[in-house]
Amino acid sequence: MPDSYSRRNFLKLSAALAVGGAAASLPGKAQAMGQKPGPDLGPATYVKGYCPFCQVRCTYHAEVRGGKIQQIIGDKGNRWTGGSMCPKGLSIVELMDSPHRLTEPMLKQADGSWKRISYAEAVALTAQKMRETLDKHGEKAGDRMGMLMPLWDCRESEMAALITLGMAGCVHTMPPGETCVSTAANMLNLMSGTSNPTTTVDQLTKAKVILLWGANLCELYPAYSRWLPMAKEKGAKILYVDPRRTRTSDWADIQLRPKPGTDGALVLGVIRFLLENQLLDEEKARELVPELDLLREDASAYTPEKVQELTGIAPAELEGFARAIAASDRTIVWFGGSVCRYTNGIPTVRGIILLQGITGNMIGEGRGVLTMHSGKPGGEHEFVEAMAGHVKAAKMNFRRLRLAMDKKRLDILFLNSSYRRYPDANGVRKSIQKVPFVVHCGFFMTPEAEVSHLFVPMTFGPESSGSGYGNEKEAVWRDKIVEAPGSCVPAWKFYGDVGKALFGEKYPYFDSPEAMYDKFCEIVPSWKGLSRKRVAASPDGLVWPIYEENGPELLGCTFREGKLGTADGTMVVKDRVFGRITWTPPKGSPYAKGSKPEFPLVFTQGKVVWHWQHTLTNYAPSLAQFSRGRVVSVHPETAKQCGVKDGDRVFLETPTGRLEAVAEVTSRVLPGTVFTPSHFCPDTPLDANRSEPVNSIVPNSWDRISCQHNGVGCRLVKA
Ligand SMILES: Nc1nc2c(c(=O)[nH]1)N[C@H]1C(S)=C(S)[C@@H](COP(=O)(O)OP(=O)(O)OC[C@H]3O[C@@H](n4cnc5c(=O)[nH]c(N)nc54)[C@H](O)[C@@H]3O)O[C@H]1N2
Ligand SMILES: Nc1nc2c(c(=O)[nH]1)N[C@H]1C(S)=C(S)[C@@H](COP(=O)(O)OP(=O)(O)OC[C@H]3O[C@@H](n4cnc5c(=O)[nH]c(N)nc54)[C@H](O)[C@@H]3O)O[C@H]1N2
Ligand code: SF4
Ligand SMILES: [Mo]
Repeated sequence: MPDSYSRRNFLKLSAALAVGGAAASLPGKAQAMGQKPGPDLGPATYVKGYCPFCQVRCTYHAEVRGGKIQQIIGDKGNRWTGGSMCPKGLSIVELMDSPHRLTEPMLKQADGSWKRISYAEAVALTAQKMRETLDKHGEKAGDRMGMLMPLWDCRESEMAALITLGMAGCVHTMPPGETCVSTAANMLNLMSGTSNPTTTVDQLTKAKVILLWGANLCELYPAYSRWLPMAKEKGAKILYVDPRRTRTSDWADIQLRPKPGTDGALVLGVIRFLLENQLLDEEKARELVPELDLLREDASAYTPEKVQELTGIAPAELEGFARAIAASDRTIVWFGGSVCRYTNGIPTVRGIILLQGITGNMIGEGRGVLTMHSGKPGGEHEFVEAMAGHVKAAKMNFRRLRLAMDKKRLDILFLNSSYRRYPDANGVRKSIQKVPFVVHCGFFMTPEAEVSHLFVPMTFGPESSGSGYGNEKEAVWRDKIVEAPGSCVPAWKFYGDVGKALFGEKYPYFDSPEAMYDKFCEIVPSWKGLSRKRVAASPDGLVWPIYEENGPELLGCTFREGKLGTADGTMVVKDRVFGRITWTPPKGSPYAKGSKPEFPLVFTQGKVVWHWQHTLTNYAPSLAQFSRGRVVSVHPETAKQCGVKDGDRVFLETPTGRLEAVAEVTSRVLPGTVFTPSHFCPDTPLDANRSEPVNSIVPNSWDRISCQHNGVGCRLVKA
């Protein structure tokens, strides 16, 4: 059975990156491998940059010769990464040079063909369409526009877009975060008063227990995985909750593998166990959680037997896990995105945060909560309001924006992300097709470009300057590393030019990210000490906020005064809006009431180490070679029941649709559960990465915050 986690495969991966990836055009390396020497490209310069993909935001030095990046070298001075980077990050060089990259603006013609137009025409047309809507709808015009936000090349691009839309009265900008870990972020805010991680990653070496709740660190944040052995060396125990065995499992002292979507029942079981067995200092617990008795009531039904019935975790396993938590007075919980991907995510996340609260692990060294949504520094809202003025409109969520598309109440959509990130992706595509003017700022002929009217080619990060931020709330700076091809522009320029064309002198135009960054620091007090010069000089950025010009960075626990950031410094069990902590099976799951017996298996999906989300890395050949195409992992017992063998072609079917896949029979997934990677793209020229979007078979049953992608019933049928 091919095992994608084998050492051989991993070595192959590393080797391919050196050969097919970033270093392919290195003259020295090519020679060493017996190839013809490349042309002499002259002396090298080294420019600092940061990776655009995951929230670790690895910093690097780009070796530039002959106007091209020849090699990317992780910055050894980076305290978070130690200089390591992962395959996704290095693939940026291939993406920039891809023969499939589109570098000129194009306008869709009535017959569906594309006509090349100039950049000036693209700007003028966009401004004209916005002007028409403003003239026709006056004060209501802002509600007739929307934006699905991308992975911006820099923070200045995001702010330029927000300023331009803001001046048009539009606040309907959907960040990726909404479909990401918004439940965890929102609930963390409700429970503790901050939506950012409450501590920094360096604190892991001060913890006695690290509780990775769905956080598959080694595949999702590869450059951080070094913190696990570092913490273990200092005596930390690693507990991991994930139904699947992953690379992260190798570091775990204890892994619990609950049935998908049952974490809420598991955490209530743990809380009950601690209370029943007097493993808590209740008096201390009440300081942070005065409603401890309500929580006791909520947890009372979750006896070890009940927990086993719901989650599949045996009583002895539950006890070992609960006792390990009880034994630690310094625990850090790290949330993965999966806890936000079920309709019962809200009580689940709240339950886990309450567990941190009642065990005294919210405040202090080696304690706190980390999430996977990057620590967004504050100040953006202040700045955008100062520039664009206050917009009174209430922001729609994506569900309402989609409804506006369906009702033909949306005139302009800036489609800058994938639409495939949303459940019911095919339905979302149809909704987008009802919008009369769709602008896509992108790189390749993706499904998003296809549904657009106007395509504007963008620069990749290294082709322009600008600031970024990462998980530790650290601000980083990048100078321009190389020139962009053709008519590619950074998003800050496009949105700035559109704003200038629309509003003339009234528009606060910045002709560079440098100018915007400097103005930002001038008017936002929490950025006073994060001057561009100081940030650019640091190997890994500086942690926000710094109020004084040469003020120190503040690492570690956010709650410096020893008090949570909530109004009275405590955590609620019974919330006005979200109620008590209860567990119900996620909507659409085979264990939920009214489930369809024809779909008895639990569907899960997620990320793989060699891809970033749904779009760009699907175009990198060095990464494609590790893909077996759309695979669906299934446990041997389940495979037998379905009459499926390893390597068989199958249909993975949900009530919403079906995908063709290759079966991978492996005990890394639980019996009764299937798993398939989420990254594929239907239009990439690289066969191995081509498949219909995974969200085309995920139903559109949104709950209040998270947009769950997991847990629905499914079945496997031989193709
Ligand atoms: N089924 C399923 N769905 C999911 C997930 C999952 O695991 N499974 N994950 C969810 C999560 S966690 C997230 S965060 C979302 C992500 O969903 P998306 O945000 O749609 O993810 P990407 O594929 O990164 O698409 C981002 C867009 O940013 C653009 N982009 C990239 N770099 C630049 C740049 O430098 N400049 C500009 N202007 N544009 C750029 C790309 O062209 C692309 O269109 O998906 C969510 N949806
Ligand atoms: N390689 C790679 N790394 C990435 C990204 C990427 O696209 N590719 N994206 C980045 C982004 S935007 C985000 S938000 C982060 C976070 O990304 P996540 O959303 O956390 O990643 P996933 O792989 O979807 O899910 C993580 C794990 O959850 C497990 N899981 C599924 N169901 C359950 C469940 O019911 N309970 C529990 N406890 N676990 C479950 C899966 O088996 C999987 O191993 O990753 C970041 N890192
Ligand atoms: S770990 Fe994240 S930031 Fe670092 S290289 Fe990989 S994708 Fe980029
Ligand atoms: Mo995300």
